[in-house]
Amino acid sequence: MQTIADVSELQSAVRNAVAHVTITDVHTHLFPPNHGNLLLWGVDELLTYHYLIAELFTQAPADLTYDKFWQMDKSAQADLIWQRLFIETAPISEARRGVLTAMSALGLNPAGRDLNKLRQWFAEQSVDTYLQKVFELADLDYAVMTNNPLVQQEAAYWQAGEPTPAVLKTALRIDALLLNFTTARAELNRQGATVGAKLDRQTFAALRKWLGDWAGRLNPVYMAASLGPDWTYPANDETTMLLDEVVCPLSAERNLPVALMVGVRKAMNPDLRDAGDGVGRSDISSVVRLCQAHPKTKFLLTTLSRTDQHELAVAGRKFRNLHLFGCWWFLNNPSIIEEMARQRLELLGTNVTIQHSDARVLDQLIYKWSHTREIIAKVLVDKYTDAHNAGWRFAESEITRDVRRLFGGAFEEFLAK
Ligand code: HDL
Ligand code: ZN
Repeated sequence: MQTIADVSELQSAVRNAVAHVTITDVHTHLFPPNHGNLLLWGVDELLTYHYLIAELFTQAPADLTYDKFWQMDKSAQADLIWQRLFIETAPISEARRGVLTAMSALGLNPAGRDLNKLRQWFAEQSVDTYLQKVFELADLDYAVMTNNPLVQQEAAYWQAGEPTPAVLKTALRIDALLLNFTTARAELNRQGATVGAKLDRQTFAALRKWLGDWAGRLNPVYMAASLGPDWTYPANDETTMLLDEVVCPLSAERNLPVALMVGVRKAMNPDLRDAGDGVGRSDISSVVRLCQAHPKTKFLLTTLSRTDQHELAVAGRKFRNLHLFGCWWFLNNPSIIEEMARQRLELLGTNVTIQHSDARVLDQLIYKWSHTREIIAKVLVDKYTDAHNAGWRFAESEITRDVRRLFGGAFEEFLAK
């Protein structure tokens, strides 16, 4: 096999592999275009991304009350955010820079500072064509959505059985079931699940049937839930009972992994709505006990606090049914992506899914991935150079192989095993 002897040639091969790898985006909030206004796209949606709404209120004058903002239409909200966060103050936060990257990658001119001109271009796009264009620009094979069967609007689209573009795959989102069973009961019964008030054998069976029916309808890549920083397992609570009696048995029966995203402190500031969630440290020992208790369930895990990451990466070394993914949400920033990538490569090699976008707005795929490619290329150049200097020699095909593992290959291997 032809290997690379020269270190600068090796480094170019690594950069090239990252620049050209086709990525699998394992967690997003995108929807099929035929799901109406659920799919968000275009410059006004980019500007009113909840990350930017939070940033607006970190600097808005007192007379901009939350109510006043929420009563504005989307375009007025976008105008305000453009003025405050781009014109009046430097667009250097990650979420702001992202808007600029996306506009430039689309061949538009954000430096022209003309929001209406940008809007005009988007008004000429058709969503189906634009979806494909964004996936090509970001170079993704597919993105996994977040599909919540307990949201009536979403459920209705899936019950209608409309086709979904091949670039979008489903995930069965079950926070509402795991965290608010009592509230979920009304919708469960409306859907014919006939679920009692008590979490007993009969209810567990009805819930396994309901969840199994949705898994049959959606054919999800995994089941998913976000959990708070105070989540512990096992605990004397409904979440533990539902994990033990419904979710994990169904997961093992169908070889359907469970993705857990832990550490979101919901509604830290409720006035900010989606933008109001915060972060708290997670209990990684609970992740460990869950993996021990359910060896036949495969867990995809990401946590929200930077302080958890080393402990989580060590746990990732201990369990064959645990696969780590992404730099989630408040971790999806260059400084932390770099730190986490280094730490995970040093502890897990290529057995990790190095990033996911969490995109809520279609166009975000462009920037979230181009920013990530830049950072991961830098980290991998160092790691391959270190191995080269330690005496190993790599073939270009091996570098391509490994880079793909980090950007979806290891994820698909984990799903298949
Ligand atoms: O629960 C989740 O999937 C989170 O990603 C939330 O949707 C969060 O609001 C978000 O968009 N983070 O990026
Ligand atoms: Zn998400």
